[in-house]
Amino acid sequence: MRKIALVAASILVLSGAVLPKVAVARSPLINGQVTKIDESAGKITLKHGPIKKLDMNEGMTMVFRVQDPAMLKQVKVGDKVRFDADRVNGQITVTKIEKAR
Ligand SMILES: [Cu+2]
Repeated sequence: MRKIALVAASILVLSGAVLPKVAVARSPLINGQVTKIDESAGKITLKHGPIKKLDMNEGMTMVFRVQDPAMLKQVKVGDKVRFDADRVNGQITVTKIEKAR
């Protein structure tokens, strides 16, 4: 019994120490700023820096689809944000967005 508790405790400690670093390394967020929100179309316009994985080698302002319409309620025009984007069904889509701290 004591051994099991010890193993459980070590797993908790290890996951706490290791997982956050893994999460950060896996999805480096892109810095951007909201310039327009179109809730009815489920789209957001973001001014953003380079996104190498999407072959955008320099910053630009462009329209993105959002994966979840609720994302458009989390931010407003003028907000500085950090976000992630990917090609989803051929459309460049914001998969994650948060206000920059
Ligand atoms: Cu772009």
